[in-house]
Amino acid sequence: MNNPVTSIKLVLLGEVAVGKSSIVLRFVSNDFAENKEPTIGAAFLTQRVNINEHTIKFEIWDTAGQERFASLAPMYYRNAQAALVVYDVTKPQSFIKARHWVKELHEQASKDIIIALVGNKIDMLDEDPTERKVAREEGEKLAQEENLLFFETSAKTGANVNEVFLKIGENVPLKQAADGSNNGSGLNVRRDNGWIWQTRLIQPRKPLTVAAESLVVLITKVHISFPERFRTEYGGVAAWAVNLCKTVSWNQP
Ligand SMILES: Nc1nc2c(ncn2[C@@H]2O[C@H](COP(=O)(O)OP(=O)(O)O)[C@@H](O)[C@H]2O)c(=O)[nH]1
Ligand SMILES: [Mg+2]
Repeated sequence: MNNPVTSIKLVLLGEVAVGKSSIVLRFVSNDFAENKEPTIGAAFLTQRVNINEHTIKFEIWDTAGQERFASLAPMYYRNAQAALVVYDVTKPQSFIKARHWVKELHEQASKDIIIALVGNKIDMLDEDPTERKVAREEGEKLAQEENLLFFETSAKTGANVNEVFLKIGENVPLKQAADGSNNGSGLNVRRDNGWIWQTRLIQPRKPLTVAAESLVVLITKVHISFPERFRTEYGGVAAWAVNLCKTVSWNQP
């Protein structure tokens, strides 16, 4: 059986030498190069992963961090559905730069864009914990304030790298599935900054509507902060709601 395929255009942004290209290399080839040649302009790579019987094809634009290329960035993030904003946990300046990228994305990119904030090079802390110059809490705080996914990674050891992409894959709506197997019906859970999750209709049965509507009422009326990927199963349908969702809509099948 062929899985439905969803393409996700993803862009990497961040100061030069934080490890953007290395994160991509780890994700795409499970490899690492100690002295990587800097990226000139931008590089394009693709990688497929399977998530819940769905194939996600990541179309990755890896940009160069040098200032002289920064003016080209809008070309890459303009139609992106996802962005990784990367900093180096040993370089405070790179965290400041990451803040700027987040701000720019919120102002200029698609409002549905899913942004992951990524603090890279955590392997350097294993050798010497005093190397850490950006506290994990600082990253978490920014992520919380700006509605970002947050990870600390090492492209060198591979720690958490796949997780970043899997999480993005899980969070991008599946509505643009290429083969039409997802027709846009289902439960949409939305945050202020855009679509976070859309359930896939597994079996259109009556109880589905009931379950979904109760969930909608619960979320919109009560404004509960749900545990991440809070999950209910009812009538053969799985619905996921995401932490602190604000608006929920229901597309009738
Ligand atoms: N220790 C360590 N070094 C890394 C890591 N990621 C990248 N590097 C190194 O940092 C330098 C810059 O990496 P690169 O991927 O070119 O950064 P980019 O300019 O953001 O694309 C290279 O020498 C990499 O080998 C990491 O997770 N840990
Ligand atoms: Mg690079």
